[in-house]
Amino acid sequence: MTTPAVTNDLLPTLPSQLSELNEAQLNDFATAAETSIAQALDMTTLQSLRVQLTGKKSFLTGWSKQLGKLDSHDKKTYGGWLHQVRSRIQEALTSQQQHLEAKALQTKLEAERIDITLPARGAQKGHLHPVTMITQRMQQFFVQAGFNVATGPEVESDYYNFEALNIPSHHPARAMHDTFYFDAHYLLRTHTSPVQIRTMEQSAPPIRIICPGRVYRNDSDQTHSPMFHQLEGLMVTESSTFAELKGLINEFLQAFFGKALTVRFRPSFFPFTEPSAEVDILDDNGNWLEVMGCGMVHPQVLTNCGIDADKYTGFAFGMGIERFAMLYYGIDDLRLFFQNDLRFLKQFS
Ligand code: 2U9
Repeated sequence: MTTPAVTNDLLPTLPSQLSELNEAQLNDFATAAETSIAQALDMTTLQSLRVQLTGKKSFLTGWSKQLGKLDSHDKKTYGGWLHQVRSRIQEALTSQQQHLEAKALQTKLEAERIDITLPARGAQKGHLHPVTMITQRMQQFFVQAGFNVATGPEVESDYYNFEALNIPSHHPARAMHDTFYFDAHYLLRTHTSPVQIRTMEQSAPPIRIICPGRVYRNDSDQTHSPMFHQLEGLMVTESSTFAELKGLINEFLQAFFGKALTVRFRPSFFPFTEPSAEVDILDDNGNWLEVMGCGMVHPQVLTNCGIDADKYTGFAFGMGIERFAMLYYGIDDLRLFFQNDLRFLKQFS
C-alpha cells in the first residue's frame, strides 16, 4: 500500500485552525483529495484515504468541530464550505470504490471466462439392455413372417397358466415348473402360454402371434434365474402342419444366428403339444445344443379355448430369450443379465 503523495504534500501546509482557512485553500484541499482518491489502486489504499480524509482525526473533522465556536455568520459560511468539501470527498470515495469494484469484477469474470469454442464433452448415451436387443431381433423375424406381438398379465390364475394348457393339478409338470404362488388360485406365470390361451379365447383363426415377456420360476443358478424371458409363438389355421412348423423354426434359427445351421428336431413331451419336439442346433465343436421346444397344439387345448379341433390345427413353440442371448453373445452366466453391472452392460452399446 502506498499513501498518495498529493495529500501528504498538502496536509502539512494546512492550518488546523478553522478561522485561518480561506475558501481557496479548502478548494485546493478538496481537489488534492479527489486526485489522491482517483489514484488509489486498491481497496486498502482507498480505505486508508477515507480514514485520513474523513475520519475522527482528520483535518475535516477537526475543522467541523470548531464550527460551534464561530458566530452565526461565520458558522454559516464555514459550514457551507466544509459541507461542500465533505460532499466532494465522499463522492470521490464512492465513485473510486465503485470503479475498483467494477474492475475487480471484470478481472474475476475474465479469469473465470468459459471458452465456448472448446469442443463439447459429448452426451453420455445409454442403450438398450442386451435382453431387449435379442427380443427385438427375434421379433423382427416373426413380424416380417406375418406374426403379431401379443402380451398379457404376469400375475395369472391357475386356470390360464396350467388348467387350460392341459396341465391338471397333481400333474408332475406343475412341480416341474417351480411355481411362485400368491394363494390357491393366483401365481406368477411360469411361461407366456396364458397369452396364447387368452388370444384364442378372444379371436378366431387364422391366428399368428408371438408372445414375448417375463416369466417366473423358483430356480436360480448359472443357467436359471427366478425371473427370465420367454418368446413363445402360436399359429392356428385350417391347414397348419408339423412340416410348416419345422420350416418356420429352421428359417428363424438361420436368420437369428445369421448363418447356415444344422438343425435337429428330437421327439419330446409337453402336455400342451402333441406331437412335441425339442430343437437342437449343431455348434462349431460338433455338439448338439438344445435351443427351444415346439409341437402341434394339443386338440384338448384348442377345445378349451372354444376352437373346433376337427376344423383347425395349430403349432406352437417356445424359447428362453436369455438362452438365445447367451448363445448369440457367448456368455456363460445368465445372472450377468440381471446384476446391472455397467462393466458388463456397456459392452453391448
Ligand atoms: C399354447 C399351446 C402350446 C409353447 C411351447 C415349448 C414347447 C418349450 C420352453 C423353451 C425353453 C420353455 O423357456 S423354456 O424353458 N418351451 O419347450 N413351449 S411348446 O406351447 C404352447 C403354448 C401355448 C396355447
